[in-house]
Amino acid sequence: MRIQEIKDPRFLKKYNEKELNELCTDIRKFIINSVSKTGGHLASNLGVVELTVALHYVFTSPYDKFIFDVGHQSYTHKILTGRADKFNTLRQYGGMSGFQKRDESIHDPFESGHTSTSIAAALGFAYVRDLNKEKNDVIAIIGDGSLTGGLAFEALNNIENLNTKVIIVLNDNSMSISKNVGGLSKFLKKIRISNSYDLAKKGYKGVLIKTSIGTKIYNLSSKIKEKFKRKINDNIFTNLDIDYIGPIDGHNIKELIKAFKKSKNSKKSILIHVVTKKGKGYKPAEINSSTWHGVGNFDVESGSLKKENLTSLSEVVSNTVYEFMKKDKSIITITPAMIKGSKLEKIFQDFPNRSIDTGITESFATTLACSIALNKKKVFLPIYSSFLQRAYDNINHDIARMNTHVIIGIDRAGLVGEDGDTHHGIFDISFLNSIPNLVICMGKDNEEIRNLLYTGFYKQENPFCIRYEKECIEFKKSALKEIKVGTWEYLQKIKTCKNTIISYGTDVSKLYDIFKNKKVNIINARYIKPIDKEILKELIKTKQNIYVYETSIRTNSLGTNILEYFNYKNASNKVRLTGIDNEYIKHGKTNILKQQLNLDLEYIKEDIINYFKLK
Ligand SMILES: Cc1ncc(C[n+]2csc(CCOP(=O)(O)OP(=O)(O)O)c2C)c(N)n1
Repeated sequence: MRIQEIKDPRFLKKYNEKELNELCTDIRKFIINSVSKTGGHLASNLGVVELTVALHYVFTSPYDKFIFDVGHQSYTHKILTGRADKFNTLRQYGGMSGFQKRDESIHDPFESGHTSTSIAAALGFAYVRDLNKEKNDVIAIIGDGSLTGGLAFEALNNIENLNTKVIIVLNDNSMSISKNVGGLSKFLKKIRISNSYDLAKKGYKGVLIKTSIGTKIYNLSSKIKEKFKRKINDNIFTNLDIDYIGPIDGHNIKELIKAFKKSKNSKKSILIHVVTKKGKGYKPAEINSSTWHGVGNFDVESGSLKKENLTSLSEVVSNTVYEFMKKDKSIITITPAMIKGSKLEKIFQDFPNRSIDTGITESFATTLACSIALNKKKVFLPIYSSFLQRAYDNINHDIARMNTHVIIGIDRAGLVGEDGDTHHGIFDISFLNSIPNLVICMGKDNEEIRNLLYTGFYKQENPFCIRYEKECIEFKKSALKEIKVGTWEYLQKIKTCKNTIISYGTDVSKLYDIFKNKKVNIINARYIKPIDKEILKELIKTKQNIYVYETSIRTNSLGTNILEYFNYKNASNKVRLTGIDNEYIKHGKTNILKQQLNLDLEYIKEDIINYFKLK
């Protein structure tokens, strides 16, 4: 059967083992070729091909509910549920999402993009199923990385409490994006090792029992194994009243089907521990699954990825913190599982005693950062804007309230493109703006980002949030100087001019390039909070018309901070705000999204010209 002809997963129930394996080979080829053209999550998807085929063989979607944690590994599920023909539009504007989406298919009962929600979601479906006296199964498919998130632990704890049955498929490839961390990860490793020992021992048995000394050795090792097995069966899951099967070879269809059938017949909640290889079937991704976790387009033959000549802003920030850490032993860097994305490799390599990967734990990492800072350390805590949503209370209740010296790097601030609504960093200003003690800033270029970091680390002691977009620039080491907290700067100031543009981040540099030498003032509001009241007083006094350009949610933005101040001062300035209405923005290339939102600079240029009547 051609992959594109698949309309419904039920066809594979008639397949024998050989046909199922052939189907897996075809699906792998299809995923590699498609992702090479569109970009997407590769390594995670290649690891779960057999697992997903076996699930659809044993269970019946949409009657049974398949909930993929994060959803970044749901490509085989998408193919089997009739979406192969949409893969040429993967992650593109108007095209198929990279995650499960309810409006895409009846086979996607729940949506995510952030980790660790699948077991909680499965519990909700199972609870209502029981109330309605229905019989379908609910299956959460969760990776060992996502299981490190507190939300997943809370859900495990509630399985007994809700007294319902869910099936959890633990996809253990020992990787998050980078190597997985923590006690749970160590425990899973022990189980994996015991299993390989088990297999190896089967081979040795025949040799050993041929002699009496061999038989003694065999019996002794057998006892050790039994003891270990008992320990495994008395594990974190079984102690939470969840049955455990495993570890299962995640690339062996026959074994998978057997285990899934067992879980289907079980009356109790059950976790099936499946061991897979991330990147399976594509050598470059098997060798370096971290790099191939999420990729742009690539050449299948050579496995070469497109190289960027410029430096990402994440790297500008991490390079600068690296310089500080080299001289200053009081700095600790903490990341919730994003060493790679936040470009922290060098910091982790050279300062292993002062860098911590806490797993996917934004909320834990934030409180940990707070308490470390209370002990006379400076903490650098880079977190993607959208994932920071998980840490709102810890920022408010811990870091800000106790006013600790944590420098929060808000990475991927603004629209991020192809990952879509779950990943756009458009809410952070809005939700941080109301928190006392917090400074929120954004640099216009390499030099200013470095100076803001310098200020955050060395010229103040409050919680300091520095935002940076998913952009690339040229990195240069520059001399460091303080930028006084709450001060803005004029990039262009024209005498007697009554029109002023205000913006921040790399956007303000772009606006400067457009309006350089035109009759308009340009202000770089590098501190979004606190605002520069001296400059604002001057704008009131000179009755400036004001245009504020922002690409985040407009509610509780820099623009509304300015309006609030003007209102307080009874100012009558004409002010136009831009920004995003209170809505979720879908996936697609950032430039296309900005065009759709009337936030692209071509449109903004015309809008500013008309607003200020510059023609
Ligand atoms: C709350 C949150 N933090 C961070 C991420 C970024 N992220 C996406 S997938 C992933 C790793 C997931 O590892 P695992 O669950 O083991 O799945 P695998 O990719 O290894 O199959 C991370 C950290 C996220 N999506 N959500």
